[in-house]
Amino acid sequence: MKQYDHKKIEKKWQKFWEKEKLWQAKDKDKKPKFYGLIEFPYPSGEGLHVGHIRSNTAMDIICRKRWMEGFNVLYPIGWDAFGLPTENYAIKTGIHPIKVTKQNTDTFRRQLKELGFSFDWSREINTTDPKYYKWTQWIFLQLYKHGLAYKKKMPINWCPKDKIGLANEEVVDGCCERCGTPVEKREKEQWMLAITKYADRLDKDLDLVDFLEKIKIQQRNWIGKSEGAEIEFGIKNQESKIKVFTTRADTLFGATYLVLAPEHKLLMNNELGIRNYGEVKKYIETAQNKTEIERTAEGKEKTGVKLDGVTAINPANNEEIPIFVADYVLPDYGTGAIMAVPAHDERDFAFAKKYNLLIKEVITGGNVSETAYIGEGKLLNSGKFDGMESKEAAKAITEFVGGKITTKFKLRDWIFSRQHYWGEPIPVVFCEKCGVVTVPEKDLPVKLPMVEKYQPTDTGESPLAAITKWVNVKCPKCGGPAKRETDTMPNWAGSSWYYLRYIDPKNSKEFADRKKLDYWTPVDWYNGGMEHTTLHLLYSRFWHKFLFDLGLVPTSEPYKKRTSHGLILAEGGVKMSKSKGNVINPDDLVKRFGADALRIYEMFMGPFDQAIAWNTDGLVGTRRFLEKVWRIGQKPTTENRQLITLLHQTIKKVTEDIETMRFNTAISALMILTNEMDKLEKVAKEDFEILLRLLAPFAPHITEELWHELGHRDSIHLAIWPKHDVDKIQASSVKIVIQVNGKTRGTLEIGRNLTQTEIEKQAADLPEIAKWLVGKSVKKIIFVPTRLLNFVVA
Ligand code: ANZ
Ligand code: ZN
Repeated sequence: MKQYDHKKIEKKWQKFWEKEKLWQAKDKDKKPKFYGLIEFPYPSGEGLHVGHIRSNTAMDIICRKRWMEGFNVLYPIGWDAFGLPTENYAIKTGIHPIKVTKQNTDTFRRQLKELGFSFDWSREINTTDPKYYKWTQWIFLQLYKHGLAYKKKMPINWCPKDKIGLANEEVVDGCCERCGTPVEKREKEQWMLAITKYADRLDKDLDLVDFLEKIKIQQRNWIGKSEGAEIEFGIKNQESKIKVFTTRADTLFGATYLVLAPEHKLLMNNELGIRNYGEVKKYIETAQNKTEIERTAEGKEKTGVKLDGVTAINPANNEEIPIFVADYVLPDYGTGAIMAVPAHDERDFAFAKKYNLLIKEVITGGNVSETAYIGEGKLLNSGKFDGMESKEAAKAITEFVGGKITTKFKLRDWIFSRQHYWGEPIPVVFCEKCGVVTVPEKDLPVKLPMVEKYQPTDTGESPLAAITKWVNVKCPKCGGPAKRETDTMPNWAGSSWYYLRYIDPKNSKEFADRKKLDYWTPVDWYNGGMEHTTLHLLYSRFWHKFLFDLGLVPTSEPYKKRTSHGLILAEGGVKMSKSKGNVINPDDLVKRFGADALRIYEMFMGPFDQAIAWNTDGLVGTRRFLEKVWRIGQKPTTENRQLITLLHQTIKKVTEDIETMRFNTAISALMILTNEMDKLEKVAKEDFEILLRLLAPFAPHITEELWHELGHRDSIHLAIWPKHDVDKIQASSVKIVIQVNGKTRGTLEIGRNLTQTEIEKQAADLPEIAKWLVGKSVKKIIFVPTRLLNFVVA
């Protein structure tokens, strides 16, 4: 018997597919299109992670099934290669990031090819390729021209020991990731993208797409749309007013004090004449060094300082109420000031308890002497609004005090500057005469210059600032002396539009040809990690909507459907990490068990959307399964089809499970069918071919080999996906219990569609039944279809 030599088989078919260009998507085709996408990997030095394989295999199965269903499929791959790990590695070793990236992408490419993914390699892209980032820069220029990119002083993370600016990702628990020193905030001019202008549409248009519900919830929470009112409070004996944002205007009569964020502009120069301004100022300074989480976390002890000599007036009842500064109010949400309603807000309640402030119940339903009642209800202690329901009262009270109904968003504008080397240069120069001048489109890309050192500078500027030859340029407008922007773009830039570039990766005139975009967009199915369902997904939806508004892409949303996979954890359920030494190297597994076994293992290890711990022993089982399939392939064939019912049940199950990403149960079904075939001495060729076609997307190499052994010339991956026949799913024959006078005397296996008369006849002919009927007359026959036949005789 021929051995299952996975090494030989896998190499052979990978070569064949490449030679036949089997996975090249056609830009024009009569077939329906299917665009399947996975998040393109960051080519790190560690090589491919088993987590990549989980996501890639899942989409590979879906895409291969689509090919078999007759679609023109696009399943592309590329490299999201700008970013810090590469830069840090370059700093440590002195090897240029370009070289590091090349090494790493070579490794990743080899590994992905060895796993037999059906990627269209002819469309491979790399975000660090100037031909690619030319268009990233071009999109930035369009954003700038449309007022969506602007400069603003923003605090950056500063490590005082390393003297460098850190990206948020490099700050771990408030400390520098490299040296552990607590990070300070430093004000710096930064490029910002006005994503908040799209906040409402980014929220609303989630209704148009088929994303997993939990992903929609994450997006909505991140955008943080909140409907409420702005209400002004007067200050006793002063002109100034304090505007608050509240989602509960119905509780206005219960507002017993106001709170300003420490950064509130009314506190800057003591224009209110606060008597204890020294104390207030000190409080402001300490607050500024706390992180947002430290300031707002529930259960954290609330702190604050009362402003002496200043009193606000509640516009609902004209009562005089105190004003505090406290850091649980954030400067950049709402108006940076709140009306505090301790009876109905938990944080206000805790604060009021601590500082002994009035707690006034205005909504019925709770017991506010013990805890805040945050629900809605009927009003009380609210003058003429007593008895009204919350919803209605919120409107009426807002109107009564001349407030304004408004919508606020938690989403902030996107900080788009990084003071790092390994990113896309921002294509802008600063001219002494003309100010900010964009680099003319014909001069794109602004290429990253070669440098010797990649460390950010002492001043927190990008290392590019030190390359005077690159920095000093002529102003494109007036020809006078000018300096280049030395900040680079964040890692999120290149990934915000990469799925568009796959559609036309070599175009040098446009980011992609419009006709091709019309054909391929939107992406039909996008799978990726849960960790990217906030930022990356939101950023790319934002860029896409912007391009849509410019008329450059045909759809308002980039992705029709978005799903997510669960993380793969190390054995024992802990995170896989280099430092713990528990990272699984796929190369060893491919060598030992084969790519097919590894793919199946990763799809079989547990429900796709759930985190699951690695267990290399499991691979032994999946390998055994494939050995069994192999063995069946070596058996003699027969014309006699014996497994019709199970076969059609399996077709149905596998077909449906792939669509719902229940890969593990699809594989179980295939295993059951395989076991049944394994028991038979001879298997019908037709039946085995169906098993192979169902298994092909999961284990593309072994199935291709066995398919060809059956005499086929064309790839199994272009064979037609099997369809189940509903009629054949029910078992074709049934066993009927035959009784005489209620006593079981025998059984009869019959065709499901036999009539009662025929069954009666066959049953009466059975020797073990006939002997009870001899000489008796049948008085009655009780028949329960598919179950029982009872002769009542006398
Ligand atoms: C009075 C009130 C009474 C509130 C009550 C809530 C319950 P969301 O839904 O998240 O938008 N708030 C407003 N601006 C704030 C800021 N800059 N920092 C911290 N808190 C702020 O929450 C809106 C509510 O959060 C607002 O409604 C306000 O407190 C508070 F029984 O106003 B509320
Ligand atoms: Zn100029």
